[in-house]
Amino acid sequence: MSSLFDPIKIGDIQLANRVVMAPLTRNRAIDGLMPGPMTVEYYRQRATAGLIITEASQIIPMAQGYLNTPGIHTPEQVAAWRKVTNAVHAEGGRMVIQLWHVGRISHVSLLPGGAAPVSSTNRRPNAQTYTKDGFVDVSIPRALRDDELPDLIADYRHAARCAMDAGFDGVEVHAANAYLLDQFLRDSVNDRSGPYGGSIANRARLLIEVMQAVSDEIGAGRTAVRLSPMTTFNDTPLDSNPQALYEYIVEQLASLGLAYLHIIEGETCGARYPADVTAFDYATLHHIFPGAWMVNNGYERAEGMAAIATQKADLVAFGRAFISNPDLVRRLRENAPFNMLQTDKFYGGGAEGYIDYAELGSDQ
Ligand code: 8OZ
Repeated sequence: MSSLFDPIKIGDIQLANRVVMAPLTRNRAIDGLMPGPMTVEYYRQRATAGLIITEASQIIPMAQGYLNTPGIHTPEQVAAWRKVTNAVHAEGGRMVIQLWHVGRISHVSLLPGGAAPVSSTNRRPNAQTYTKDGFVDVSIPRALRDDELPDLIADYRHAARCAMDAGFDGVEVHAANAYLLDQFLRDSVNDRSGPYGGSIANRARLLIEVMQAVSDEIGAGRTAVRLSPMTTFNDTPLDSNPQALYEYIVEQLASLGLAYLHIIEGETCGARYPADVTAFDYATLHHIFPGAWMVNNGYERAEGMAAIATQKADLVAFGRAFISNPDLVRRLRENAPFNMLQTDKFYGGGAEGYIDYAELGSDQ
């Protein structure tokens, strides 16, 4: 029987344990939208995770949707991330970067030349984002033309190449939480006609083409994906048939040979099994997918241990617990108490609530 603390090989990446640091937006990128010295220290402190997934990082300037999130597309950003991966590797850790395009969850003030956000649709959600002026309503998006999509796919490919140049062990494509790729997947958002709208196969096409391109560029064994079939995050209703949509997607992804699939169960930042919505059968997706299966959403120690022991999952991603406990793996192993989480320090700010959480046995 496997445990959270047993090693595992996922695709081409060998991990020391199955405790994963989930991607966490912290809005502390320095000028040039790249990780600074504090961010190097933040990830170094958490390197005993079996795998670190970075905070979501934009693949191009148009992919940004919040203030001070990092990118992975310029030589300066690659050099800055290189310092992070060197620090994590020196501690024996493994690390992938999450490739992000926010689509319509953005604001003109964050985009080059004040451009409108781009999406599968011209319709604006009733969502907000964080800019230099605080929380604001997201701007009205412009629907991408089909003839713009090859360049978009090339942008994912380029960012994946940058990630390899920066020393990452792989990439996780962010196709969850109602950002751009999810905006193509769901019929509650995607109102297109043509090859990227309408049927499930058409709505899934962009994601599948992105996954194929990234896999071709860096190897499928270093490529992964994050999905969230049942979240209404960012004011985005569920698809009319999430079970059929996501089964189709996972069937298509199954043949690529990806390192892992990361699934957010239930409502992002909310209930894992909400009582008021029809149950979703995650187990069927898991059975279809041949790579490692990573679960996420508020797992506590006992649940995480049980998920591995019962083979419900191969990996468990912890978010908030990793913010306040850099030595989370040790605390889980020893069943030690967690530090108090400073929720007001999640987004933006300095060292406080970022790199000053104590390790077990230190006198901070
Ligand atoms: C919280 C705040 C800003 C961004 C996601 C990247 O939901 C995010 C995110 C979460 O995936």
